[in-house]
Amino acid sequence: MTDQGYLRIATEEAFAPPELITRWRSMLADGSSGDPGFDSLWGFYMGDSPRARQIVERLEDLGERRIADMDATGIDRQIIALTSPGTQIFDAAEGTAIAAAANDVLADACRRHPDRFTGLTAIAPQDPERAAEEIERGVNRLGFRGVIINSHTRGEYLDDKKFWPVLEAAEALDTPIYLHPNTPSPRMIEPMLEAGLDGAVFGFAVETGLHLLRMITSGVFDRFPRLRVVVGHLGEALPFWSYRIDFMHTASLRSGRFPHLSALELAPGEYLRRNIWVTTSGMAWEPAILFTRQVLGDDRVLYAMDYPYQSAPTEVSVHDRLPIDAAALRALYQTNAEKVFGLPPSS
Ligand code: 1DF
Ligand code: MN
Repeated sequence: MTDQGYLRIATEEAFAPPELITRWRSMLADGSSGDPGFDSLWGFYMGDSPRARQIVERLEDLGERRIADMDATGIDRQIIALTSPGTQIFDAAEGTAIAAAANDVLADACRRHPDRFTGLTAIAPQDPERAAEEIERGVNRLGFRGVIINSHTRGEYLDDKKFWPVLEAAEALDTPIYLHPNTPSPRMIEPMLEAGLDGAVFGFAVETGLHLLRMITSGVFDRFPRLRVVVGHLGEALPFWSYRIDFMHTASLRSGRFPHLSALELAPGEYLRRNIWVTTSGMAWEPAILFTRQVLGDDRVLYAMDYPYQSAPTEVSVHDRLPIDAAALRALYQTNAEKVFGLPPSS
């Protein structure tokens, strides 16, 4: 236990094996990604700006540099996942192989630093059956505590029945899916690219919030009622929209405007409070954190930093100084994460 009375567990932290960075570089060079969002985002991070260099260097490190950064910002444990878009721009065979290799690298680092690192399982949803097997390997053999999926997979969303084996495996193994941002899908990105809004500034949240909302309104959580999903950035705006979504969703069903929409067992906002946990990644902002805790409940909001994309002691202080009592602060930083990811509780 550190002196502030709680452990700081950061829950949306990223890494990338050098082999993946090299492969992404070759895709950018030959223009074969088929994804304008990937080209925009990773075109920047593969460049030679100071930010790009220091991000890539830190993504690749799963040892002393990462731990030194954690010590410098007061982070006790990172929950680490393959950075976005991970395997999700490759064909099924290559994506599946890269996921397995990345998982082996991460599992090895977690074994070397069991008191500092916890891993999430990377998968390639492009091959849903193999992805389900990798989830099982992650949980049962590699010691991972959840699954990372970076929003759309080559323009497709998890409510598509083809991906149900993935959701079924996560539910059956009782392991959460971290639905992390990706750049908007090719069908959605064009007006954002024009305006330079396709990345973390806005496009990520539009894409990922839409993805989660599609899962809710298509009935994924009626089919998989015990499926648990974690989303970053305080819920990718959905908590703020929740009242209006519930109101308008009910009205659209009543009017029969969309014949392919079917009734749900609950209102959309009730799934937010039953199946979804959110993290504070990139949102070190008191009013937004307090609002989200009020809407979803104190037990559903978890701390995240988003290392190495965001790594500032001042943002940790914002969380430390929230006007909530000591038990609530400990829940935000430590015990909610221990429960959601099934970590062995610390004292
Ligand atoms: C950025 C932000 C990149 C986040 C990320 O992964 C990421 C960024 C490529 O600022 O470019 O995960 N984020 O979650 O906010
Ligand atoms: Mn992130």
